[in-house]
Amino acid sequence: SSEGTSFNYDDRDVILYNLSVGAKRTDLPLVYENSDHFQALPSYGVVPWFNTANPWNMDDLVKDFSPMMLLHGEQYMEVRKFPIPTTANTVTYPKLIDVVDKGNAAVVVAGYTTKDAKTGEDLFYNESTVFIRGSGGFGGSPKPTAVRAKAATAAYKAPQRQPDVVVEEKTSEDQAALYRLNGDRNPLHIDPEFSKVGGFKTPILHGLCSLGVAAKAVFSKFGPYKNLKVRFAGVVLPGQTLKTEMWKEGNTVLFQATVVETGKPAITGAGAELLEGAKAKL
Ligand code: HDC
Repeated sequence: SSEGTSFNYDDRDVILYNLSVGAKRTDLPLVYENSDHFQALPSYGVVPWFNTANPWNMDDLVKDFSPMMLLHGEQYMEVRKFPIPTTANTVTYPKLIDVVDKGNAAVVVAGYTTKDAKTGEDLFYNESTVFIRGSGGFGGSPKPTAVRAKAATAAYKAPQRQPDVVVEEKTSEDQAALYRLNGDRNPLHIDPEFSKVGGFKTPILHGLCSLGVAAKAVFSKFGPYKNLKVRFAGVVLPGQTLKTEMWKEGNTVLFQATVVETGKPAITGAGAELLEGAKAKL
């Protein structure tokens, strides 16, 4: 479909997002609209997309669709305009890219271009993969069939050597309750009855919140990046600590995030291509 969905945001949305991925009151460029360097974290680019509707129905794509069984699998996000506007009227155009039948699970890939509604300029591009447990076996292709952007499917691999930088950040028990207000009101992140049916004892953290925490670590150490790609390899619970390990290789920061309390991976296969000539302003 070529129908886009509108989403308007301003400094309040930007500050909320920055706080919801761990910005502190002392990070003035992230939390104070009158700061000379007031800015959206680059990963804000996932927010306009998330606030727009899909024209397709999951029930029509996969078998026995249940929203309780859906997990965010991977995310690619590209910032197409710098500096990122801190106020904008946007329109996002969705496109279904691929549906893969993994036998026990289904994987659905979709792409979203977000444009400035006034100028028509591209602001962000997102490619999202969702993993739906129990929804496979519908006779679909077991392998991806779509041709996708190279950076969106990059198989980033953490090097063997020690990371160049490590950042640890404890999430708050209330992190998901706050992150929801960016637009992802999925009950999986707040309602214990819902998350129980999904197989979790307590509501889990949004994948995009973990992405935001790890990407903030990349941004604070290396500056703005023009795109990033991650795989959500394991569940994170609000209150757990994320350790983000980073390796700079050429113009790319490879990274991964681990849950400190369990030692289990949260984000793997991740990389961000840095914006040429950019310096962190924080
Ligand atoms: O990796 C497992 C897992 O639990 N990951 C964490 C998921 C998570 O916590 N996500 C974030 C929270 S959910 C969320 O935020 C939802 C949000 O509110 C809504 C987002 C909606 C966006 C809407 C846009 C339309 C799990 C369960 C995903 C997979 O684990 P296993 O079943 O053990 O899989 P495994 O045996 O390792 O591999 C089987 C095949 O699947 C592929 N695969 C594995 N992890 C994947 C993945 N594919 C995509 N994303 C992942 N994260 C493997 O490569 C393997 O494929 P193949 O058989 O071809 O080798």
